[in-house]
Order: sequence, then structure tokens, then C-alpha cells
Amino acid sequence: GGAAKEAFSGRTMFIFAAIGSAVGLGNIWRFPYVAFDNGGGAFIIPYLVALLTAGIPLLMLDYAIGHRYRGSAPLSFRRLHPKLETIGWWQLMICVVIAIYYALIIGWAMQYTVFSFSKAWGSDPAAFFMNDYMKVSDQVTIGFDFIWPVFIATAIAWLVLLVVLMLGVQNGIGKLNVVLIPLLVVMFLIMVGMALTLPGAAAGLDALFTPSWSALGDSSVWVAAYGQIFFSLSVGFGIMVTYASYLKPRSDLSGSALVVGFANSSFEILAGIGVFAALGFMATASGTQVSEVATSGIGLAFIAFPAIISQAPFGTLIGVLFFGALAFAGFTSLISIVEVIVAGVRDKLGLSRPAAVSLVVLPLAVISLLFFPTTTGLNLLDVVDAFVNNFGIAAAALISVLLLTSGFTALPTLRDHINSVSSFKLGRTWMIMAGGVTPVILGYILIDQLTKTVAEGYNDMPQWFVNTFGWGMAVGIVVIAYLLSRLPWSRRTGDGFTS
Ligand code: MET
Repeated sequence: GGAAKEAFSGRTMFIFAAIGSAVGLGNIWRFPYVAFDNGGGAFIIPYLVALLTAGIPLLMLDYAIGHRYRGSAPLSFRRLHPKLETIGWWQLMICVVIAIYYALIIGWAMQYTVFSFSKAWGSDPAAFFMNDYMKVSDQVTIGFDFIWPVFIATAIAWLVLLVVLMLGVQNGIGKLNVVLIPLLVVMFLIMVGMALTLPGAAAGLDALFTPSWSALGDSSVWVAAYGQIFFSLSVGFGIMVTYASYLKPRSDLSGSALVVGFANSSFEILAGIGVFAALGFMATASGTQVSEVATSGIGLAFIAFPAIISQAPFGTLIGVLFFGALAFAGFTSLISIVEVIVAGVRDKLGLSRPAAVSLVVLPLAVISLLFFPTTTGLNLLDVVDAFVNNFGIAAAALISVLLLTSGFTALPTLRDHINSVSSFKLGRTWMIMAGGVTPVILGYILIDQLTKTVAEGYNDMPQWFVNTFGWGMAVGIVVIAYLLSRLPWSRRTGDGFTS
């Protein structure tokens, strides 16, 4: 027998945790601009097609693997077939990479929540963020010039994470999500309501929703839709496998996937409305076009929003709600990312939760704090984030799906498993979507991204830097994954499949 398996007390806890993982920075700062930039109102078509043909089917696949094989990603894949263990470690290594920079962004969001009171960014939020706050070095390199306020904020994020993970699946992860997700939704609804009353909000909504139907003929728009869905639902990198392994044996899997999938997309569309209403105000206030101010990521959250907060009535409240929501959404995603690593290490070494949490969180926090809250951290974040998302996640998902369809005859087993516990039964359509449509599209996305990045380099950054932290990291984690799969399992885990 192995260590007693932890569990969520019920399906509600699991659904909150899964929504907490899915709703993250991708929903708030990525979706609005991706939709705007890829056909506006017309984007809804590729987006829904991607959700239904790949997102939800893959979510169900992840749930089925974790729930049937009842282990972390490496253990579940190993139980599926011993040759697949490397896939589980590859997904886990993707989580390692994401975790070390995600914590920094949460640190920023917490600090900007406080800055909203004094509007610390003054009249030039861009200069403030780059020069005064992050003190970005003009050299693209690795240095250890720490920025102490950012260091402390990032360290606080790691500390809270450590405590919540120590408390366990039910009392830590489950309870945290049950509290934070409703709070996040309420805060966000108020923020969106306030943004909609700002002068110029309608211009923002027009810019977001006016359909450009010709975009539907452009393959890059479809690539963007599938890319957004994969990232936003947290599918294909171990998170949903891990969380589903904590569900009780009789739990409705396909029904849960539908709830989580639609909840995540609803939040995403809500964020689009709020962000573009606010950008419409900003454009109107500065007498320019929405397309001039529309942006995503760091530029949206830490440069455009501060400008909006400075000019809008009740700006401080908008700021606290926006940055607070960003911190909460990020934190509930980060916790799911780190739990993938904790669960994998725990299974492999047969450790107790406190031992596994310490062994994982402390080194991750040290690496994260050493490399990111520094004057060179921003460029590193940029490259690592782009490569792990554009190549890592797509490649790992593609290879897993290909292996599951070819040779291992896993799909029918997993479908039967889902049907034996779920209300919504899956038939041949699911197999075609998960095993046929998804790999073709993932393959296309991957080739598209690879050819572009090889031809154009990345963001004009020095080639050695991109080679090391982009390509080198992407290949390095596969090698590490393979080596980890060669290490022996603890006798206590008992990695055989019994049940
Ligand atoms: N699904 C999350 C998001 O949308 C990301 C999870 S892990 C990178 O931000």
C-alpha cells in the first residue's frame, strides 16, 4: 500500500479548484486583446469551435487520466503505460518553468493594489514601471541586481503558497478556492460595472465586438483561438490530471468539464467587456482611437490600467478591484501549477505532504527570487514565457495525444471510464475530437510558431539569450523529464495499477 490518497470533499470543491486554475492571467490580460486582434466579434466563431472541438474534449481527457489512474501526472501516465512516464515529467517540468515566473507577476499585482491608493506611478506609468519600479537594465543578460520591494512582494507570494500547500488538498487548495473564486467574481463584476459607466466605454465595446468577418479566412486567427483555449483551460500540462486524481471514485467527470469549460469562457468574455470599456475611456480621454491604446499582458495591466486608474472617477477603487482580482486569479492558478510538482515528487519518493511541499517549494522559491525580481528579470520572463507557452505546452499536448491514440489504445478505455461515472456520456465524436482533430490542430500551431520564430528570432533579443533561455530551456526540460523517468519509484508508492 502507498501513502493515503488525499481527496477533495466533494465535486463542488473540485469544480472551484478547477475553475481557480483555469481563470488566470490568460483570461484577464490575454483574452481581451487576442479577441480584439483576431476579428473582434467574429472571433467568437473560431473561439467556440476551439472550445468545443479541442478545449472541452481535452479537459475530459485530462480528467479521465487523473481520475482513472489516481496519481500525479508522472504516476498516472506510468500506470497508463510504463513508457509514458516521461510525458508526465515533461508536463511537470513545464509547471516548474511557469511557476518560477508566475509568482513575480502575482507580486507585482499585489504591489499595484497598494499603489492604487497613492497612484504611485505618477503621470507616466510606462516610465514608472520600466525605470522606477523594475529598473530594467538596457542589457539583455542575467544579473543579480535585486529590486528589493519586488523581491519582498514575490517572497510573500511564495510564503502564502507554502502555507496553503502545507494545509493540503481539502483544507488548503479546496478551501482557498471556495473563498477566493466567489470573491474574485464579485470584485470583477463590480469593476466591470464601474468600467461600463465611464465615458467612452461604448467606443471600447465597439472596438472589441465589431466583427471583421474576413478574419475567419485567416489561419492565424484560428491558431490564436486554439492557443487561447489551450492556455486558458490549463489543459495538457498536468494540472487537470492532478486535480482529478483527488476526486472521489464516483464523480461526474464530463459534467464537471462542461461546467468548468463554460465558466472559464464566461469569465473571459466578462474580462473582455471590462478591459475594453476601460480602454474606450482611456482612448476618449486622450482623444485617440481604441486601437492606439489596446494592448495585452504587462503593458495592459501595469501601464494602461494605471493610466486609467489615474484619470477615472473612483480610480482607486477600480485599481484595488482590478489588481486584487489579478492577484487572486493568478494565485489560484499558481497553486494548481505548483501542486502538479508537489504531487509528482511526492508519488515518486513516497513522501508525506509536508516533506514534499518543502522539497518543492523552497528550491522553486529560491530560483524564482534569484532570477526574476532583478533588473534583468523582465527580459528573462518575456523569453521564458513565450517559449514555454508557444512551444512547450503545445508540443507536450501534441505528443501526449499522439501517443494516447497510436499504439496504446488508451482512448476507448478512458472513454469507458468517463461513461461509467458521468451523466453526460461520450461517444465516437469525443474520440474523433480528442484523438483526431486536436493533434492535427496542435501540429499546425506548432509548425506555424516554429517556422516564425526560427525565421524571425524572438523580439529582437540577442541570439545567445534566446538560445539559452528559450530553445535551451524547451529542450532541457525534455531531457530532465526523461532522466527523472529513469529514477526508481519509492516502494511505498507502489506504482502498479490496482483498482
Ligand atoms: N489557465 C491559466 C490562465 O488562463 C493559466 C494556467 S497555468 C499557466 O491564466
